[in-house]
Amino acid sequence: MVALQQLTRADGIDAVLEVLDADGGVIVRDMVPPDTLARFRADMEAAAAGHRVGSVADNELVQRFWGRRTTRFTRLAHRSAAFVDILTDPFYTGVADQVLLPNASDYWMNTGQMMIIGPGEGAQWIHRDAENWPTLCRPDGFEVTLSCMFAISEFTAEVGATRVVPGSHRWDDYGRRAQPDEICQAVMPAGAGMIYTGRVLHSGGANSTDDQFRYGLHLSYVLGWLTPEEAGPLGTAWEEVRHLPEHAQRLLGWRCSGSDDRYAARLWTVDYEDVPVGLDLD
Ligand SMILES: O=C(O)CCC(=O)C(=O)O
Ligand SMILES: [Fe+2]
Repeated sequence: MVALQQLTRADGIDAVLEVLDADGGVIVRDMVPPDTLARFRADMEAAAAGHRVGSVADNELVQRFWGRRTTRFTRLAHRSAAFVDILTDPFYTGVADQVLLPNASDYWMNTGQMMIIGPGEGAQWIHRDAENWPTLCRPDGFEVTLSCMFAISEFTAEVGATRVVPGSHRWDDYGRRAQPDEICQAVMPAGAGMIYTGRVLHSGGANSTDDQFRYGLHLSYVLGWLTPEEAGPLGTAWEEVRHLPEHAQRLLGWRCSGSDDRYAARLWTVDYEDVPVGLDLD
């Protein structure tokens, strides 16, 4: 039986990187402190109440990928102050620094997305998140995105814990389909997170319960020179981020990308200045 390894924060960032390199995904059992988890969960339950289930996109594939009994929404910095603590967690960004900074002078948020799988939902199709940037998603490619699926409620097999194919980031044929005995599930307690590379095969699990909702938070980062899934600054106003550290503002797309010692190039500017400067907001 394949399974994901489980660590705690006390094991350290290097231990996470080692398992990530070998398996493509790793569970960290204490990713979110209990008080942050409680605040974030309350905010998400409030946001989910009244939010539509499934997608209104005029595209059958989008509707299937989304899940017809799954509620998804983003704009999480707008919806929850606790989200910003998760977004800037030095443990998670410490892992992201090691995985992504070899390939860019910085990275930003790809998306912070609630994925609430409702009763009766089927399993999502197995995919790699790096398929968002298809020409870069290949066996001889490099890391473009790093994700974590946080269990905001307990992830059991029945409620739809994320399915993962450990080691599939290292396959030399990305066209190969996973066999049933190569797939495991990220069963984990609330507050845990499954950190995974954009190159590992995974999907949402089926929710076979009658009445339980799986509250998952997907938070991912992407290289600063790639278009993120979520249009961050369009979903969270300057008034909501102006008091945050610059790092958080950049992750949310409210700052231009940093130049580094090698280049003067900056991306995502206004009047070729940093975003708040160009907009006279600073
Ligand atoms: O819901 C999950 O567990 C994973 C969903 C997912 O992988 C995705 O939508 O990209
Ligand atoms: Fe995914």
